[in-house]
Amino acid sequence: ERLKSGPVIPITPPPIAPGSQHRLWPEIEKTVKQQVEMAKLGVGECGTGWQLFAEDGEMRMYRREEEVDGMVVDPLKAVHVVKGITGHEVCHYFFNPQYRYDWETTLEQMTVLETISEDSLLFLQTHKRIWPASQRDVVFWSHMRKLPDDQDQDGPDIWTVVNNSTEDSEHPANAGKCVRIYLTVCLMCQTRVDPPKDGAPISRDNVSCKITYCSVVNPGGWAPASVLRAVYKREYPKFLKRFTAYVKNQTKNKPLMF
Ligand code: 16C
Repeated sequence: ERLKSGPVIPITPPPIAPGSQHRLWPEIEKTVKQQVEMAKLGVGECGTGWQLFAEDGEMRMYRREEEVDGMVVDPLKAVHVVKGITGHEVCHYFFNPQYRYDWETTLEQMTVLETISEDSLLFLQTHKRIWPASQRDVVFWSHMRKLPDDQDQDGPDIWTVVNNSTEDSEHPANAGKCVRIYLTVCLMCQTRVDPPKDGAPISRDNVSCKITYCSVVNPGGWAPASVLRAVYKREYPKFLKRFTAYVKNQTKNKPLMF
């Protein structure tokens, strides 16, 4: 029984301020728009230099070889089509921190530093060390959003998650054993629905998701180019296959989420 003189502890948490009032909001708005426009461009339209480096079923992965100050920063663009899941579902499992340890195999530790808004979080992550380089960490905001499809007004919405590096005064770069990496990642998902001819309700057999995943990672400090390229050639296909299989498995007995 509560002491009569004790404090009254509110059971409802304080409301989260709307994202639009946050210091990061202008950058989030600008970056999300830019990244989605870039993601919509096919590999043929984004300029030359995209090389296919991995292919498996419907999945294709392209990279452009780029270096900044001798460091490999190769941009990546991957496309995949996965049956039985929606764009909202893919983004839900990519964005929400409670699932991340299930699918993110390079992760060592993840901390949510701040809830910016319901659909925007600030993360600190440390990743597994790749010998002989130093271990890496990263601070980034992550934002999930639904966008109307301007190509098809009646079609399902596009869902996206954009992750972008930022600073956090309480977690300065390169202060401990980790070297800070800098990333910009855009996951963009378009749902396709092929309704049953007989007017039956739409089931998982009638939907598929076109996924576009674009990423640029600056390793932030020395790492041998050959090791780095070998690591991402192995890790990106592993990530996209494992993550999409995870979403299929998580959703198979759940109602569709559009
Ligand atoms: O987008 C993905 N994940 C999101 C949620 O975690 C988020 C984070 C991305 C971090 C990507 C960088 C991780 C690099 C860590 C080092 C790799 C360790 C490998 C350990 C092997 C034992 O956006 C999915 C991300 C999929 C990650 C693919 C790996 C990309 C490697 C890029 C090169 C990094 C430079 C490392 C320098 C030593």
